[in-house]
Amino acid sequence: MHARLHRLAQLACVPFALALAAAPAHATNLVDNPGFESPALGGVVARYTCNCVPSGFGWTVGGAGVDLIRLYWAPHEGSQSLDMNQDIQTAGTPPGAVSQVIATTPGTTYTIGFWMAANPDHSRAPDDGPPIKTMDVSFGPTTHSYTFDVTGRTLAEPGWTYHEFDAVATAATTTLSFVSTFTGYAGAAIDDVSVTASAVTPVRPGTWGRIKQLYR
Ligand SMILES: [Ca+2]
Repeated sequence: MHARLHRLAQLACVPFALALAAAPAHATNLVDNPGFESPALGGVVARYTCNCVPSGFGWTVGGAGVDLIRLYWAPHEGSQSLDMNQDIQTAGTPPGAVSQVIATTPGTTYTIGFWMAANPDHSRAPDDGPPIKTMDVSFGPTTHSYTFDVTGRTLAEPGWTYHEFDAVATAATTTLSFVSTFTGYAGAAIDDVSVTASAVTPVRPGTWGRIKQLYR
C-alpha cells in the first residue's frame, strides 16, 4: 500500500481506537455461580455437609454445612439463595461456610458485593438461633463482619440488603469466603455475590497529537 494511503487508512481507525480507549472497563463478575442458581433444585432444599464442592455448585462447603434453598423464602434474584447454617432438624446447629478461589492480579483493588438476609423461619424457637444473624466475609486477608436483624422479616419479604467492600489482592489467587458465626438452624442468607476489578482510568491521547504522530 502507498505510504500516504496507508496513513489515511490508519487515520480512519483513529476514532474507533479512541472510542475503545474511552469506553469504561466492563465490570466482569469473577464469581462462579454467584446467585446460587446452580444446581437447579427439584425440591425446596439441598443440604450440603461435605467439605467439598458439590456437583455444579462452584463453592467449597465448610463448617457444619449450608442449605441451598429454592423458593422457600423469596431469593434476591432467580429462584435460589443460600442459608449459611444447615438445618439439621435438632437443636444446636453449628455455623456453616462457603468459599471459592478467584484468579486475581496482585496490587489490583477488587470490590466484593453481596446481598444479605436471613432465614426468617421461627417455628422451632429457640433452635433457630438469635434474631441478630452474624457472618464474616473475607477476601484474602481482608475480613468484614456483618449482621442482619431477622425480627419482623417474612418468607415473602426477607429484607435483602446490599453490602460491599474493597480489598487489594496480594496474590495470583484470592479466597472469597462467607462464614457464619452463630449457632442455630436459621442462618444468614446470601445471594448475588460479585467480585469485580476496579475500573482502570482509560488513557485518552489527544486527537490532534495522535493525528500528527501518524504524519511524522
Ligand atoms: Ca439467586
